[in-house]
Order: sequence, then structure tokens, then C-alpha cells
Amino acid sequence: MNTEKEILQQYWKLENRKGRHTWHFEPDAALYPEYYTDAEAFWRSAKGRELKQALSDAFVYNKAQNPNSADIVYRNSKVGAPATQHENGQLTAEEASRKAIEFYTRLQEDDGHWPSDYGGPLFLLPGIVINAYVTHTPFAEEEQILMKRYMLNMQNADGGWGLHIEDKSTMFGTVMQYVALRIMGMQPGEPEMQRARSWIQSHGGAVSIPTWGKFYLSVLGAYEWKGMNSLFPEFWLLPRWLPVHPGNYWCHARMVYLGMAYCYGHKVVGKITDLVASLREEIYAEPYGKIDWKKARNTINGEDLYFPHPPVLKLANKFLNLYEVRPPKRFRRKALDAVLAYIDAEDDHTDFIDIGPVNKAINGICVWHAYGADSERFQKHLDRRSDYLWVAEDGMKMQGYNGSQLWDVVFAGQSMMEGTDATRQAAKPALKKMFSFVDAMQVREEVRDRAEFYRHPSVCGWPFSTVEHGWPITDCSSEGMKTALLLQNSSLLRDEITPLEDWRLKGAADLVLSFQNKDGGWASYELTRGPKWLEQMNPSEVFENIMIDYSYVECSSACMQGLKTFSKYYPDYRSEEIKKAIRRGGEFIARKQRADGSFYGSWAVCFCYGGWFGVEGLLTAGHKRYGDPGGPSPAITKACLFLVSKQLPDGGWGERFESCVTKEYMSTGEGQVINTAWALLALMAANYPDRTVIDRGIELIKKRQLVSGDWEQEAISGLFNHNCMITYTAYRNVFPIWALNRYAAQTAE
Ligand code: LAN
Repeated sequence: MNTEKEILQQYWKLENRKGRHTWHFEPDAALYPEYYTDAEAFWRSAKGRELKQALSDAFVYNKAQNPNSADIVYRNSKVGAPATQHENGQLTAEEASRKAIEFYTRLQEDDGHWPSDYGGPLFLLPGIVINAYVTHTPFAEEEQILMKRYMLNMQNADGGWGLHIEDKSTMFGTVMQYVALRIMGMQPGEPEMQRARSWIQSHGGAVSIPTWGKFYLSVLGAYEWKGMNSLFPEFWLLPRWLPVHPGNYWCHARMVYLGMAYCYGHKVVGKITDLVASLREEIYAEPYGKIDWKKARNTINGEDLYFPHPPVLKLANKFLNLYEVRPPKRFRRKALDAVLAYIDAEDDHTDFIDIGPVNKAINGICVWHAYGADSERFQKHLDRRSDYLWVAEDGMKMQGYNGSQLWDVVFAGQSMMEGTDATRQAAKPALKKMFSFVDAMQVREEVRDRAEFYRHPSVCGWPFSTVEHGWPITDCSSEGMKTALLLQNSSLLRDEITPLEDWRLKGAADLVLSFQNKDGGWASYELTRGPKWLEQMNPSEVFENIMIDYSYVECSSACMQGLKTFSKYYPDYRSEEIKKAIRRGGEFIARKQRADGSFYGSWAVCFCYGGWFGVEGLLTAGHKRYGDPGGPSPAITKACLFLVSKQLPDGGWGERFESCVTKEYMSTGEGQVINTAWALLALMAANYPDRTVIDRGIELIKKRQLVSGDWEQEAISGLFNHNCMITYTAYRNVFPIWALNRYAAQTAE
């Protein structure tokens, strides 16, 4: 029996078209026929107002228990209400894995992937709300109800909001939510708003919001453009060989900067409505007219400051701000034309999804400004707005990407290919579908004007989300290739699927090879293009390592593993080059190992994740494991001993997200299943000889399993740029399955 809350939550339905996710509000037509004839009139009626309240109440969520929701709106629609009871730990690893696979399979879509919540950061939703306000394209009433509810759910006890759901309050998080809530109709006198304002006021007011916040507020008209350091659109006109040319930046920095430079150059400001005029008085500690804007440029709140402006940037700002006194019209026009041409190209390349949630919100504003609200280009932008939105039991959020579709499938596929015959048989239907999803998501076409718009080749690569998004990523490409190879060559599926043609796999291997950096490692989307000192120009204050695409342990390990798998099935194709690439990759990873044996993980929490990729990478490069003749290699020993030293009394591993921020291992008191699975995967890969260490970890994973086969949602797992956390819902299923399978396979040997 569904509770009333569940019934209301289930009025939200997910539509999936080739991995594209959009949420639709579909209340019971017998109860609410008026909604379907004229939604706007319905929401204004007494009955509509009642539903509004009920809907908002149905998404009340208690952050104090766990800021991470469990994605139960989507999951309920597939498998009903979540189980609350745990297994008693009596199942064998093989039985626990089968149970987990059977559960997880029920969540899979017919096309082979798993839709899931990819929320976490809190500065994204306000960005798109500001976009909607400035461009006069408000979200539907039902969306606004859930967005408001989400933001209120995520308010911290002190009245503020952080950069992400688990974070302490910051000026960026708080002002952005406050403004978005006001845009969506909350009144300054409401208690949540009063508490938020008192947080803002007691921390000095919104003058100290970080630069990205200054940008959004300027576009809205609640901050002055002269309170921003120059964004110097003319950077785009510099010769490409100059390191500071934006074509050399990390693609995310490049793309965010692109739209920001457009708005800055045109001084785009939305209509100064009564609301905006009122915000000018609400969020500052002094009267708006008295603010010293020049000083405000470099005033950043202490709660937010993670990466202070380096001296090089300070100096550059001095010159560039001087240039802004009278920028030559001809240069400015030329630069802004070039910027717009690039915005158009990015929109075309990604079918208006855009590379990420930030340039999605900003490009929309630019296109509206350049071509008008009725233009086809702006309408296309609007149509893709909902791709980023997600509904869970805590409301509607904006996700960090248009989903993690491909990424989740490749890990699920690999996890279920390990294990025993029995677990593989249980996974067979799911694996078959996964194969067809991997097949469908490979990039087949090159983007238009590729070189002009600084794009590395894409064909034969795999993206993180969907092929429509289309930006290939080094490790996603390699994992896609590896998964396709493992599945299509397995006796389980071989006779039932059409394998990818050789050219597609060779093309993938070519692409992965082409992504290898001079330092032997692999970066995220492209080669490292600029020098390291470019980080000295990072103006974001809240993110670190955003200016260039660096080589990462995880990406390198994944690329090496993919290439190694490729060579197994294509031993005659570029084999010497592949061997060399793997050797150099291994050297890179070894250099990244810290003195204590650990590996910092850049894309998830943290040393457990890094440790897993580090160990697998070293092994791929030929390091010896325990039990090998002459093994284990010193680097493997050190990596294992580091992990073992972090095992908790309950047998698990538990890492706090602050590990990522401080770059030192910070333990929770209790083990968590995802961290535990990563540590175990590393130790089992290395054949760590003390089996009690591994047995105890497996016990924890088994005891934490729910009777349904699922696991509870624990703390947040994902990370970017050292300081912002992001949700990976699939991880709580996939990694325990993987660890159980590896264990079951090893104990069956
Ligand atoms: C992602 C998501 C996937 C992730 C992996 C593939 C897991 C990783 O191995 C390489 C880096 C990558 C592709 C990655 C990079 C940074 C992203 C794109 C994100 C974490 C998703 C959101 C984030 C993006 C930068 C968010 C917007 C914020 C800015 C600072 C621009």
C-alpha cells in the first residue's frame, strides 16, 4: 500500500528517450482533470492551491538524518517502497551478490541503462532559475514547487547553504539559494528567508560572494558589473600559441569562461523589476548605492575561500581592469563575435545540452541576448533545460551533468562480468541490455568545425552520459571500449549479440592512445594543453585545478586497463605502441603515489577510490602482486599497507568527504559500503595475503545489505576540483556487487 506521500511523489514520471531523461508531472486524471485542460488556471484555483501544498509537503525531507536522498522516487516507480530491514549476514558472498544483481536488474531500463540522481552541488539550480528569470521563461508551477522544496530541504541549521549538500554554509551557496527562492515567490518575511538573510548579514553581506556568484548577480541586476574583475573577452583573439589563450584551458573552464565573457563584454543585465530592486536592499549589509564596487571585486568571504587569487592573477587583474576603462570598440566587437560563434558551435555540438550545467545556464542567457526569445536557437535551448533536472524524495534539483548513464553502465557491466557462473547467469539479461546501450552510446560523427573550436577528435569515443551530449572523455572512452570487448567476447553473450565492428574498437584504441599526455598520464577530456602555471590565473576562489586538464591517476589507470584489454583481443594492432603507452602510464601512476603508499582520488572520495585505481593501474603496468614470483612490488605493498592501516574496527572503510578538500585521509567512525568496496577491490586485485582483512570487509558489506538486495544511501561519493561533492547513486549497488563478485570468484578458485 502506498502512503499518500508516495502517491503524490509518484505523480512525477520519468521519461527516457535513448538515455535522455525528462520528468513529467502527471497527477491522477480522474482526480485532477482540470490540470490537463488548463494547468495555469488549475494552480490558481482552490483545488490547485490545495494540491500545491500537498505536493510540497510530500517532498519534505529531513537533511539532519542524511543530506543524501536515496533516489526513491525513480526507484519506487520500478520496485516499490524501499526495504528497511537488513540481511543478517548469513548469505554467502555469492548469494548476496545474486540478490543484489536481481534487485539492481529490476531498476534497469529496457535500453540497458540506469537512470539515477546526479545531484549534489547547490550552486547549479539557482543558476538556471536566474537564467529563467532573466529570459522570462519561468519554470512550470509544479517544477517551482519542487525546486523551492529542494532548496528549503537543503538549508543548514544555521540558515545558510553550502557549495554542495554536505557542505558547511557559504556565501555563494546561501545568496544563490536566497535569490532563487525569492525569484520563485518566497517572501522576505518567511522564517526560512529571515534565517538565510541573517546568515548573509552576519557574514558581511553579498559583496563577498565569490566571482561566479558576482557574475550571476550581475546578470540578474542585483550586483554591478563594475564590481567584477575584467573577464577580458579579447583573450580569445590572442594567438593560439600563447599559453593564456582559452583554447588551452580545461574544457570546463573554457566553456564557463566563454559565456561569462560574452555577458561581461555586453554587460548583459536583466530587467530591473521590483523584485530585483528589493533584492539589492535585502542581500547587502550596506545600502546598495553606497557599495564600493571596486573594492568588492576582490572581497571574498572567508567561509567560501578555498583557492585565493594567486599573485599572478592579481597583477593581471590590475592591467585588465585598466583596459576596461576604455576597451577599443573594434577589438571588443571582434572578440564578442568570435565568442558568440563559439557558443553557437558548442550548442550545435551538444544538441543544445552543452558540456555541463554551468555553461548550459550561461549559454542560454547569451543566446537569448543575441538572437531573441523567439529565435529557434533559444527555443532549442529551452527544450534541453529539463535534461538537467532530477526529481527525488527531496524535491527537484539541477544535476552536475545530464546524467551519468554510460559511466554507470560500464561499471555495472564490469562488476557483473566478475563473479561465478551463478552470478553471471543471474546477470545475463542485464548484461545483454548493457551491451546494446554501450553500442548505442559510442560517438560516430565528428563535430562540425572541430579544429576551429579547439576540439580533440571525438569519433569512436564514449561520453560520460549520452551520445547526444557527445563530448568524449578519456576514461569513459576506455571503459566503454573495455566493457564492449569483455561482453562481446564472453561465452555468456557471444552467440546472442552482434559485436561492434573492428573499426569501432580499433578507432577507440586509437583515440585512447591519442589522449596520452607527455607525462605518460591521461587527463579527463583532452590532452593537457597549457602549462601548469596557468593555474595562477584561476579566478574561481572555490575550485582548485580547473585551468588546465591535468593527468589523473584514475583516468590513466582506466585508459591503461582499456588498452590492455584491447591488446588481448587485437594482439597485432599497434601492439608495441600500446605496450609503451601502458609502461609510461605505469610510471606516471608510480610517480603519483605518495610516500605513505596512498593515491589521492580526484573524482570520488578519495584515497579509497584513488587507491583502487592506483593499484589496478600498477598491476596493469606489470607490477607484481602478492604470491607472484618475485612479488609483490614495493609500490603494491605500500599501497596495500596504507589501505589496511585505515580499516575500521567494524571491518569496513569510511572516508569523509573532507579527505578530498584537505588532501589528507579523514576517517569516519563507521565503515561505509562504497569506500569498503573500493578498498577491498584494490586489496583483492593485489592478492593481499591476510584474508581476515578481506573477510571482515566483506562481512560489513553483507551485513549492510537490505533484505531487498539494495543498500542504503550513505554519504556522498563523487568529487570535482577538490572542493565540490557530487552524487553517484549507482555506486551503492555497483561497487558492493563488484567486491562481492571478486570475493566469490576468488574463494571459488
Ligand atoms: C565529471 C563527471 C565524470 C568525471 C569522471 C569520468 C568520473 C572522471 O574520471 C573524469 C572527470 C569527469 C568527466 C568529470 C569532470 C568534472 C565534471 C564535468 C564532473 C564531475 C561532472 C560535473 C563536473 C563539472 C565541472 C561541473 C560544473 C562545475 C564547474 C567547475 C564548471
